[in-house]
Amino acid sequence: MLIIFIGPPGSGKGTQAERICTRLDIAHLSTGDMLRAAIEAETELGSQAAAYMQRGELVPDQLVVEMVGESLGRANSSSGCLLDGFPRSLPQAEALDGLLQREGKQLSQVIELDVPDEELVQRLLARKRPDDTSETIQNRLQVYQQQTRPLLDYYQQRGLLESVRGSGTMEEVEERIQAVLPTRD
Ligand code: B4P
Repeated sequence: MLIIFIGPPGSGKGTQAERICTRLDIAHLSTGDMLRAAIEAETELGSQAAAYMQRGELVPDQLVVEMVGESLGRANSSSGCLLDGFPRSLPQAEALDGLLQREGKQLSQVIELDVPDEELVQRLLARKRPDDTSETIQNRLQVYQQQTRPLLDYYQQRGLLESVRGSGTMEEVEERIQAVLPTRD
């Protein structure tokens, strides 16, 4: 099983991914977490990614695709994998298609978490992460509209997209996701 979560910043991708991965016993691959770990560990990738994240921009596709390519083979060899926050641009989605084709794997489903902007801003300001300042949040919302939202059409055309309302309690959102998940092969 290979699932993608797409949604604007603060839509609950990370929050729900943890719950769903525990429930389904599949691997959780979060590019945001991986990039933050690289910054923390002061690696070359971390030093390249930090400034982009601080500004609320996407980290360059080439860096992210390389990072995911290395992890996906390992994670995907178990019972399945949930990609949380990847792909985030059309070039990333095309690169993922190439990676999967090479491994003879297919996407099971793409789940969009849909939350109104006002609520996103409130959630992110409450979280107080270094990239959660008012200015950065506005930039991240804009980047989502321009670079990530087009992916919804990309996957809709392939019949893979399910949209889930991401407002309400974490339990309510989890139940909505549960209701649209594919049954295991
Ligand atoms: P991410 O780490 O993916 O973070 P996010 O989009 O801000 O958050 P997410 O949607 O996971 O929200 P969460 O569950 O935490 O990305 C951070 C940055 O990394 C990006 O801006 C970019 O620079 C870089 N990056 C990552 N992937 C990349 C890629 N593929 N390409 C290029 N760059 C990339 O929830 C947010 C808050 O809401 C939490 O405090 C949570 O407790 C709360 N919350 C969640 N659900 C709630 C609910 N139902 N009700 C109330 N609050 C809720």
